[in-house]
Order: sequence, then C-alpha cells, then structure tokens
Amino acid sequence: MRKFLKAATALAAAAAAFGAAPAFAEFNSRNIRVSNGINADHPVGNGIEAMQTCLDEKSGGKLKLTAFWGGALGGDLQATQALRSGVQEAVVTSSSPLVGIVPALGVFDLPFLFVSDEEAYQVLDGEFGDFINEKLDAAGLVNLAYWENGFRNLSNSRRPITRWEDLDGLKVRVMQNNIFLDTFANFGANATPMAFGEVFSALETKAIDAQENPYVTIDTSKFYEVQAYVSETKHAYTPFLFLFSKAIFNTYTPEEQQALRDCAIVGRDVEREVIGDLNKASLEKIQAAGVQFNTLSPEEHARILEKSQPIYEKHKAAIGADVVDRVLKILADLRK
Ligand code: TF8
Repeated sequence: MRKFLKAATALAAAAAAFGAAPAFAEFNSRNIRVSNGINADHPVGNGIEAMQTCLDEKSGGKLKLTAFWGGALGGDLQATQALRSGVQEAVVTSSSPLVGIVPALGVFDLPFLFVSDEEAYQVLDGEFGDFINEKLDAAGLVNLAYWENGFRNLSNSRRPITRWEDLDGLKVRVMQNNIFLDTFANFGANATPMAFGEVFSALETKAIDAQENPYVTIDTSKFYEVQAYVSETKHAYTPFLFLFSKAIFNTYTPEEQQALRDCAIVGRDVEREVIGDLNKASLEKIQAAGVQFNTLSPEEHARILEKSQPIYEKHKAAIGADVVDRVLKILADLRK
C-alpha cells in the first residue's frame, strides 16, 4: 500500500509537471504549532529542522511546523491538555507529567529501569512503545514517535552526591509525578513537585537546592549558572513524546498523516544523534563554568539501585501490573 502510495505520488508529481494535475493535491496547507518547554538550542531544535525538511519534500512545502520554545505555550501538561481539546496541534513533552492522563506512562519513571540508550530505543521503538501508544490514542493523543530527553542526572547547590544518604534533607524539585516524588523521598530528600518553567528561578532564589535532568538540559536551560554540583546518577531515562492532537490529526488526509509519522521518525533520529554528541560537550561546558562534577562508585551505584527497588512494588498497581511485567520481561530477554 505504502509502495503504491509512493508510486502514485510520483505519478501525480510527474503529471503535474506536464500541467495535468495540481502538484501535491493530497496535501492541504497546514500550520502545525509544536510547543516545547526547553529552549531552541536543545537538540529538539535540530530534530524539528530535520522533520521540516522531510515534510517540505513530501508535501511540497504545504505542511509547516511552527515551534514555540521555553514553555511559551504553557508547560508540558498544559500543552498536552490543549492537544486533547483540539486547540493546539502538537507538543514535544516528557512522559512523566502526563501520568494523570495515562497512568501506564509511569513505567518510564521507575528508577533505573533502562541501563543504556540502546536498550531504551529497542523498547520505545518496538512493540512496547506501540502498546503505550494505543493507550495515548485512547486519551486523544497520537504519539508520532519517541524522541529523546535522556538519562537524568542530579544538580544541586549544596554538596556532591556520592551515595544516596547525601540526599538527606536536600530540597529536590521533581516533575509532577508520584513515582519521582517517592523515589526521592525514599532517599530522604525533601521532594517538591514543580512545573519545569519554574525551576530556574526556584534554584536561583534557593527556594529549592536541587533538580534532575539530562546534561543537555542543565546546559541549554542554564541551570548550571545557579548550581554548584552535578552528580552522575542516571537514575531514570524518561522519553520525550512527539504528541499530536488526535482531534486535529483525524481531520488530516491519510497522506498528510503518513508524512507526519514518517518525518517525525526522521526528526527523532537526528535529535538522538545530536544529543549523543552534545551530552559530552554539555558536561564539559558545565564543568568549565565551575560546576563540580562527580560520578558514583560502582558500589554506591549498586546501593542506590537496591534502595530504589521498593518503588517498583509500591507503584506497580497504579501503573498497571501488566504494563510493568511486560516491560520487565522484554528487558530480561534483551539482557539474555
Ligand atoms: C522536566 C523535563 C523537561 C522537559 C521539557 C520542559 O524536568 O525533563 O526538561 O519535559 O520539555 O520537567
């Protein structure tokens, strides 16, 4: 079918060249607003650029993305609700603040679930990712692709974190998500849920001591300017979702829908690649700016992992026991 469509598109284009039919007749002019909480210099920007080039080719310039950065259209949750009510086309959002809409997304918040990028890609881009996409669809959200946010690390203004006990009493901002809240409370931290847009000023005014995000975000959202320590904890890999409003998507032609799906994957691959390169550069930049960096020893990594295990049982029912069992089975098979 896809092959046929491709051939048909090529034929239509050839016919148009001879004045027989209008070019890209299956495509309407669409202005697609995509909002983000991060800034334009985050690799999501590279991904959106690549996605646009792909859309230009497929639609003859008719499908246009307009990106809004730095939470200009509201935070992750607010923008996602705008999609569900059909007043905004798209958002690149973390999965974590959306657990109130789709509880199964909480599976990605389980501490130390994934051990590598490759493992995360296999799960997200495979049948488990599709399984979660069905649940998003039922909530009025079409997930075009899993983009990358990446492994999360801890920054704070007080002390290096070398073992979980160092988190004792630390005021840590967490996403609006009970699994993150419990994970950090379990380490003895004073965990405070907060929307991303408020984090910089809360760190600056010392209303909170700490936050956790990938290096690329600590860099591009300038958290390193108001933090003194960065500790590599890699305690979670939370994905970005490239969500489209189902109400709006359903009004698009099949060709438009397919172009969006295909080009979101092109954008994803570019975005992941740029993150791979920038991760190291961001960490170097953060350190050059005077932030003290440390990793956990293998012994302390094993201890923090062990300490986090009760979170799985505690949240299993809320996420869905079938969802948790399913991902753990896939991971066990991958690790064989
Ligand atoms: C968080 C997330 C955010 C992203 C971004 C705002 O800490 O990791 O960095 O969702 O879109 O809230």
